[in-house]
This record gives sequence, C-alpha cells and structure tokens, in this order.
Amino acid sequence: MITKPKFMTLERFIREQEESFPKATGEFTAVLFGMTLAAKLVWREVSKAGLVNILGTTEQINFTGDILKKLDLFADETLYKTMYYSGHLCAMASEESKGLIQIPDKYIGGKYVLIYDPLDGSSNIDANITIGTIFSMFKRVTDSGHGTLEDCLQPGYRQVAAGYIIYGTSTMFVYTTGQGVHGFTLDPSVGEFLLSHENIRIPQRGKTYSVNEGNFNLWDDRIKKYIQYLKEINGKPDHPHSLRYIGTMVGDIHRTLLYGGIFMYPADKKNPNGKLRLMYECNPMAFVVEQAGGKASNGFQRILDIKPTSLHQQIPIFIGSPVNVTLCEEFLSGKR
Ligand code: AHM
Ligand code: MG
Repeated sequence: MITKPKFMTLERFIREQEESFPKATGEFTAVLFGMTLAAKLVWREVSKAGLVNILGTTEQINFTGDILKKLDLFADETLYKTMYYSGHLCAMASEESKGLIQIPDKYIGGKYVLIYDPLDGSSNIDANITIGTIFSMFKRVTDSGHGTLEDCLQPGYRQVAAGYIIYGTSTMFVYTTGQGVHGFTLDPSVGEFLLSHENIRIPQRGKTYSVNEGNFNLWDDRIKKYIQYLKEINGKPDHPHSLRYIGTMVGDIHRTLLYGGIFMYPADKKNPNGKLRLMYECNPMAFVVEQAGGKASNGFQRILDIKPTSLHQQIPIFIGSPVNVTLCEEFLSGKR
C-alpha cells in the first residue's frame, strides 16, 4: 500500500491559516508570501557566498559603527526590493537604515508596517557560521498615506506576525501570527519551505545558558552572581549546565527554542542599555518564544510590554524557558 506523503508547503500553510479568518482580505498573507520569497533569495546568495567572492566588507560603515558586510547589503536590498511594491505596506524599517524607509508614493496605502534585521550575526559571515534574518509586522495606527514613526513604535504585544529565517546546516523559516510557532525547512531541490516543526513548544526548563561570557568583568554584580550560581549549583556531575554561544542571536535562540535554557545579552559597562535592538531583534524573538510557551524579559519587565522610544533602541534581554528566565529575574531583582 502506498502511504500518502505529508507535504505541507509554507505558502499552503499560510493560506490555510488565513482561511480560518473569514474577514481576512489576503493582504497579510501577501506580505508573508513576500517574506518567503525574500528568504529564498537571501538563502540563494548566502549559500553560494564562498563561491562568488561576495564575502568581505564593503568598506561602508553603518551608522551604529559596525562595518557592513556585502551580504548584509545584499540582504537589506533584497528585502526592500521584494517588499516595497506589494501595496500592502505603509512603511518599513531596517536595522541597517537610520530612519523609516518610505514606500514610494505609487505603492503606499497598505495597512502594515514591516520591520527587519536583514542579516543577523554578520560578524559570523566570513567564518561560514549560522546567520539569520529577523522580521516583525504591525498593523498601522495612522489612517492613511505614508506610514509614520507612530506606526512603527508600537509595543511588541501588538505585533501581528514575527519570525526568523535561519541559514544553518539547513535553512528554516520559523514564524508566528499569534497561533503558535511553526517551522519550515527549505528543500533546495524543489525550492520550497516544507512544514517540519509544527507547533513548536519550548521546554519548561533547560540546562543550557547562552551569553557572551567574555563580558563578565563588565557586568553588574547581580548578573555575575546568577552566572556563578549556574556554575556552582549545576557544576555537579549529575546536573550540569552547558554554555553554548554562537554570537548570532537567531542561532542561539533557535537552539534555545528547541532544547530549552536561556539566552541573554545583559547590559554591561560598554553597553549600559544592552546591545540588542528592541524593534529589530528583541520584539520579534520575544513574540516567537512566548508563543512557544517561553518567556522574554529585560530583567524586570516583559519585553513585549515595553513602549518603544526610538527605532534603534537597545535593551538587555533574557529569553528562553520560563523556569530559567524567572530564576534569572529573581537574581536581577536581588531576591536571591
Ligand atoms: P548584528 O545584527 O549586527 O549582526 O548584531 C547582533 C548580534 C547578535 O546576533 C548576537 O547575539 C550579538 O550581536 C553578538 O554580540 P557579541 O559579539 O558582542 O557577543
Ligand atoms: Mg542583528
């Protein structure tokens, strides 16, 4: 007997989800479809990067001082070019651009805002280590015309969709629209993302912590105490904690989502407000992790409740299994 293969493409899945909303106009679905195309275009370039001499710096410095790599530029342009003409967006914002990205007059009128980090983990590009793309969508709050900062600077709990693409040993598209988190793996032979991880649930607790411990001496005493606690208590052979740190937030959080544990980028003397960006990195990842049953905090407050003050605002982040993140908050508040 021939068994029917389960073959759920990302586009079919998105469409089937849309069908459960009778009032859906298809605009939201169209934006998500656009993201899947952008993901494939970036993947194509990432996967052949070593072959076509695209690696290396462009000698341009982005406005936060990082050297911009060629692939960052390519990913940034690709996202813009794939998304600007859809007619469903009123504005975009990219980690690589200082201000709001305006949609050309001809195509404005859409009701959504798209915010993205085109290539996360760019310091890892030259070493052929996992990198990613992160995206977040809000419904506009203004009535019409060009989108404004007000449309972008909404707290994360108002996101209507968020997700990431991880370019790792295989390429995955992981996203949520508030109905759980679903992961799709790219089958390069057919060029389709296929459902591989339906309704991902993060373990309640995990034994892995992920942080740039090279910053230890720059940390506040409370975070130092928490990290020491993980080592001392869990250093017993029967109950070890492992440290894993790629230095690409997408990769470190993807692992945390599947295996449990905690990822953090605390504030330090060099980055007194934290390093990672609320709008481009923390909000979308917090939405995904919460939808999978996890927790995301700036140490004292739920990340999704933070009212943003600027597009490039940086915050500390502690994200992952709920038991681990709660324990970390107890250390940060001085309860332990
Ligand atoms: P990027 O978006 O410019 O690549 O920077 C963000 C990255 C994160 O992916 C990662 O978690 C962090 O910066 C690593 O920073 P560090 O090298 O200080 O550990
Ligand atoms: Mg980033």
